[in-house]
Amino acid sequence: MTYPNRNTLWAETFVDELAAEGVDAVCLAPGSRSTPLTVAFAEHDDIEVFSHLDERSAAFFALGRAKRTGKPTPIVCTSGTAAANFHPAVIEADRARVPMLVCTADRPPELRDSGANQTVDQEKLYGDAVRWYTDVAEPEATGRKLRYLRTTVARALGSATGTPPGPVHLNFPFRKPLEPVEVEGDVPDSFEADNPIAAEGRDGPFVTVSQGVPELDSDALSRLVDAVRHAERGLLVAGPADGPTPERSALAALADATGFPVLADPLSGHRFGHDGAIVGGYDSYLVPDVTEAWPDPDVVIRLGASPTSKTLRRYLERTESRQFVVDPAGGWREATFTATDLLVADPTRLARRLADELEPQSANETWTARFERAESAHWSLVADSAEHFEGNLLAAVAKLVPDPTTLFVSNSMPIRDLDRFARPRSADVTVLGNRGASGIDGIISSALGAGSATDDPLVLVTGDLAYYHDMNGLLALERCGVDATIVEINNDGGGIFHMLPIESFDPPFTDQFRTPHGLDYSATGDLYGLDFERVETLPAFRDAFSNSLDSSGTNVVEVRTTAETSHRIRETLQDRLVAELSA
Ligand SMILES: Cc1ncc(C[n+]2csc(CCOP(=O)(O)OP(=O)(O)O)c2C)c(N)n1
Ligand SMILES: [Mg+2]
Repeated sequence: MTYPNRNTLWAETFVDELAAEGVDAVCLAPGSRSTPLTVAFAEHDDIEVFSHLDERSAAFFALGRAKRTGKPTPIVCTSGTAAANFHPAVIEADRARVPMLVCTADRPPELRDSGANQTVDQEKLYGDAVRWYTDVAEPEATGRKLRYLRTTVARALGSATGTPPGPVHLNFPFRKPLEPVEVEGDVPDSFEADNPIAAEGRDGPFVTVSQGVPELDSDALSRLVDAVRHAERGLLVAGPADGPTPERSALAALADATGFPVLADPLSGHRFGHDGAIVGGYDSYLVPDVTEAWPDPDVVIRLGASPTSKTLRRYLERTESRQFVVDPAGGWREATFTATDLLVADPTRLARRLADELEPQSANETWTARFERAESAHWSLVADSAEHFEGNLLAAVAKLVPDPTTLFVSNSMPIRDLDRFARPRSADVTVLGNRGASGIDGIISSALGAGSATDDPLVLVTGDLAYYHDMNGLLALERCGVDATIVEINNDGGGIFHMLPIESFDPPFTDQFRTPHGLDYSATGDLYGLDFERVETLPAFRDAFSNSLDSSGTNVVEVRTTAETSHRIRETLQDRLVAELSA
């Protein structure tokens, strides 16, 4: 093979090495300085290109894809503010521990800070949000430089998928010409023959990175086994994890071995997909009026990030118990500071080892019966409620989605309503959300990115402000070939703010917090080529939602709701439940 110039050689080698290490897709956004990378990606046979017009959406699309696959999809942009538009998704990838490979193009060193056009300081642009940053060397046709480049790919992917996974930023300086034009003598014709391994790479990765798994030593494991063995009442709490952590079979084995109830966050990967009993209604009933009559658990094992449910977090804060937080990266994701032990260990390995060490314990029936009774009362109330309110929409979505489904749920009320109203099912529903930094930006793109990586039907439930925030992202439906059912809950503004004390300070509540906009989103139907339907009642929603699941293409089902009424119904249902349980 011959290369017209060093930039072409450099970019093709980079992309070739990514493909050799298993990268099979990329998100590109247009621009000039990144031309060598863009051309190399676009021309590679084994890499699927998702082309985006706007960098913010591109980055969120890659984020959503990685949430679904566990593998990074590189993102490429030109220099300047383009790179800054990746930042929100980089932050979410950092906080939610999602692998991401950010490739920004830049001027060579002498043109930085010299008044050159579209040139900003891109070095360490994302600060501590990345696992690794490097200013890549300038392209050059030497064997050692290309071995360095291939090694850099291995290091970058290794860091992005390490413990914890997260974003990696490679900043690429390129000098003109950026296009694949012939530059006499830039890459000698004999280059490949003289440097076969550097030019062609190895059979497979240039450097194989093997990730170790953190494990407890036997003393620490014995202390844990001891605590669990002597516990009369225990709980397993599975927090948000973007995929079942630990694996479902490992958590099921641990639940069997301990007899502890499993409280599963909707984002834990455990609310759905289990045959055994899963506790899912805790957000409604683990309140002081109910639990003051309950004895405290003596042991709690917490997996994943901090639970979405404030009720559950407060309950764990109130209880006098030994609380083990399992975090393979040794991070701290427990902001009530009531945990007593941090276990730096891989959750799946730990769950299996612990289950193996324990002789099967019969469950403490008085303890589990409390949860069974509360669950049954909660789910009966939810099933009997025929009211048109936001909680019932999420209850219906969770019940009606086919097996399997990938379900992306927006902040703010949709994820909370899913937490409270989605009854556990054995169906394989993969629930994803952006709860690392809980932004309402990039929701549509993240969902479509997840959808691009699976054959599952894709369902997105979003609020109206989150829909507005990432309307650009809808373009990926057509450009990236993704179909979805989008449920847009339109309560004309940020319904969540009704839950806060600011509700009673109006002004400025309505204009500055709830921010009603009165926008008619049906115009997005024509603009983005999707079917847009508006419904106003619960039965009409169920019909429209089911029809959309049965049809191809993308449907937006907009459901009109009143945030205030929805809050009052949530409260009424909870009051009835608490009255029943504390009677
Ligand atoms: C990027 C970003 N800006 C602002 C916020 C603060 N915020 C949290 S929820 C919310 C309102 C969301 O409204 P909507 O999507 O309609 O959902 P609803 O509250 O009505 O359920 C806002 C502005 C945020 N989380 N992220
Ligand atoms: Mg809203």
